[in-house]
Amino acid sequence: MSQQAQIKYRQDYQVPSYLVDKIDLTFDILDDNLVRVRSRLIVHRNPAATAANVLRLDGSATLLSLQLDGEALGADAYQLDADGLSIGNVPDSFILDVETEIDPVANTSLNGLYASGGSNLYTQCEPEGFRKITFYPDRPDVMAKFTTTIIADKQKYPVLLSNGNKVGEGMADKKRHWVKWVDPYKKPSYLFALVAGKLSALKDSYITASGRRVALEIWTVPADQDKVEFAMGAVKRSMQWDEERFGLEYDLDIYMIVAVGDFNMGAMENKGLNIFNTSAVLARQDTATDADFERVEAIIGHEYFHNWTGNRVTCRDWFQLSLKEGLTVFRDQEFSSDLHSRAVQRIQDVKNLRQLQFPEDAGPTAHPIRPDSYIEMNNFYTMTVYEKGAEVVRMYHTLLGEEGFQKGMELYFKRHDGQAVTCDDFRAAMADANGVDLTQFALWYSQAGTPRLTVRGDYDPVALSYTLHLTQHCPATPGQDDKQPFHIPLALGLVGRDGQDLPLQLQGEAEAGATTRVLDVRAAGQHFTFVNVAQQPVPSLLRGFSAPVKLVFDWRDDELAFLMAKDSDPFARWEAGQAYAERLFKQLIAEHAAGTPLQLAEGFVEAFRAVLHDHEADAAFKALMLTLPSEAEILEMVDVADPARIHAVREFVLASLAQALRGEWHEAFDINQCGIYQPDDAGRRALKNLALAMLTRLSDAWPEEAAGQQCMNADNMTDQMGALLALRDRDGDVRTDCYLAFAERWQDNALVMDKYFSLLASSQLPCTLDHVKAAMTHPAFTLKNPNKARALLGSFGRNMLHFHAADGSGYQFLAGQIMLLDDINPQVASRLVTAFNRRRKLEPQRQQLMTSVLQQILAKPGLSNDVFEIVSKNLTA
Ligand code: B3K
Ligand code: ZN
Repeated sequence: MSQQAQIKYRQDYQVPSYLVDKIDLTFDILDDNLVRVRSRLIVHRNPAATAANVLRLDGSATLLSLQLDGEALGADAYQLDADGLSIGNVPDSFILDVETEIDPVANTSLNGLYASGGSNLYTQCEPEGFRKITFYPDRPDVMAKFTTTIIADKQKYPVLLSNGNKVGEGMADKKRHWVKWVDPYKKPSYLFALVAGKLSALKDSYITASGRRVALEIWTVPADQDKVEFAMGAVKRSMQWDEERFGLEYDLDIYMIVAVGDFNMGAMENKGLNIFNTSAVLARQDTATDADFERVEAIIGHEYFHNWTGNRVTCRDWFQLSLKEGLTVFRDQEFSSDLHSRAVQRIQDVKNLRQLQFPEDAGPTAHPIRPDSYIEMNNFYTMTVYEKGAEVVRMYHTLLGEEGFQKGMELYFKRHDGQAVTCDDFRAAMADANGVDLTQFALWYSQAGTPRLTVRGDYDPVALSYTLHLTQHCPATPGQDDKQPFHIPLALGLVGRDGQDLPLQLQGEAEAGATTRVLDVRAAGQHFTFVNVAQQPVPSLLRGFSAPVKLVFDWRDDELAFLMAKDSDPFARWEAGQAYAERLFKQLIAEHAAGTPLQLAEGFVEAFRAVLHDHEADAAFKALMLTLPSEAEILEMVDVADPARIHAVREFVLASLAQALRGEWHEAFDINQCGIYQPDDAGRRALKNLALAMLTRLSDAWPEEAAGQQCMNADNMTDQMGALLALRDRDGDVRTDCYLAFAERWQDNALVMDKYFSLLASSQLPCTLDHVKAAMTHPAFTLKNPNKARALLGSFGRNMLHFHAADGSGYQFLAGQIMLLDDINPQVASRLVTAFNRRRKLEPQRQQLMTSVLQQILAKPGLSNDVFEIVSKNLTA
């Protein structure tokens, strides 16, 4: 184990010994590489604390001075160590003055205060970045009122921002100016933010439901101001939606967003001053795809919704992260569903979960949505905490209904506004507001792993009854061998021969109720009998994906095709197609391994044909119906994975579908041409570009030419990208010309160049690794920028063919880059190293190759805790 790695346990929680009522911060920006921070804390002893009167402050900045009640503390009055300092024998209440010095330019971790894009300064404090700025009890259950004064050269730093409301500004001397901000709400240090530099803003305002005017500002470097209009609209839509659906209003006079090109994640919900990755704000039709627009709106919503779920009520400790993240993801998913297509949103969310969270839950870093321990908290901003956490919140909603859920939310805010609380507090509010027992439901917070729910159906034609036999089992995960049965809401319907839902009447009930209902599954084995079922039904199970489980039911192929065409629940229609594809993939992979020539089942082709012929269905929905499970999803379907085989089989299925349905694809390509760009045509563009990608799999020359023309002539980025994707794996002049022209045209647009790098790294062409290596020397590439590292290296790590090359070259390459990046930005390095997390799923040779590069990483001198934690878990699982 690396020397400094220390495991923190949820069970060790202790209340803070000292609380901070108020913190006055002064940032004296002397230069981009020299900032002095003075901090004055009003401290009092926590009456609930039992520990000795020692004040512990977290901190790793250079300490210049320390004063207690105006008296300078000599070096013998406190103990300074690598993570902070302790002062013994402090009084019950006192004032502490701390002075530190930091160098934002040297801070390549992008955590704490750092420089980006020249000399502009930005902060990122969640979860533990504030301690890199000053010494402070840097934990979310210490909530204080913050005042921030920033002093800097007026020419170099004309804009000085922090949380709350601006209360004053002026000149400090001839050249330097100052601005003072006051945040009236108590907050933990992780929500602190500061931005200083040459920035411009789009300004607007919003009148809240109660009639207050809120100033809205979106700040960017001046060159990006032409791409923020959409984001401004999204802010207003978010504010209005939260008022209408949750009855929650914004609470400050100003709401600011700042976009920065160097950022470790999507965005950050700092009180009143959200800081965003440029990729999550900037959107204009010629530079952003339809998917980018959706993502920008969703992330703006997400950060805005945090103002209540996260900021007004925050987490007691970081183990409770899903309290704010699961809930806020649920809220942003609902926002997108209410504004756009609920069915499409649900399908995308489930696909995302299955592609990214299911593997995590089955791998070496599997953890419950409320983890029990961590080495580096940054490693726990995971798909599990966020997306599975949102599924858990959705299950409350499914069990309690909208009204019951909102009652729970009201009680939650009534009890806990202004507090730092736990996941149990949230569950208690939901239970108490509705008078229900959610004790068993708590297991969703403590047990990791994706439960399997196996269902068998028995129709009795004499009794006219239909019985569902259910068993649930959750596979072992690291540290958790045996699991208790979960409380699973199972939404279902029974579909009759004509495709209509049959009435549902459970044995013992007087009459039939709704045609979709939610069963409470609680035991390891359980059965439910429906009566008065006039005909043998086809069950439609887990409608709307009512629980994050793997459902197993033995439908016949024709039943799956039937549900694909007829189910009244659009999610279940899509899911039937996925189940059909899963069955097919498992079979074809076995045949491929046995050397049997592959053939695509006629029934599957016909099911696809039926979707293409369905002219009623919405185009976005059709495009999803026609999208096969990804390679990452297929990897989870098999016991021992050979990535090359998975790739070959999926390519075979795609090629067969392209060939068998060429007329249909052609028609879809033609009739979905959209003319001049309209945002609302996104679904049609998706279907058209899918058709184009299928057509370029044929040996015909015309689709390649059509893609070339589309790439050169498109008036929007979705179509440019659609064409480039269609050409990505097809070597030839058209591809070469389009790729060169694209890279040349967009060389100065960082976000578009990310798309370019990501295309290169995900290509199937034989020289892909060489292209990736060459791209690292491209003038637009730098390992220091997280978006660039993710675009090129992250995409390469998902490249089934080349990352998993049988000679280990892909593993070796990525491991080398991760080791370089570990010294620059451990958080980004640690994300990239998760590409190795399915090691144990692979066939033995590749496992061995992965093991050896992981050992190299582990042996790197000075390896960060971030990477150490992931790699060591991988190697010991
Ligand atoms: N709360 C932040 C994430 C912080 C991640 C720190 N590594 C963004 C969000 O979930 O809204
Ligand atoms: Zn969040």
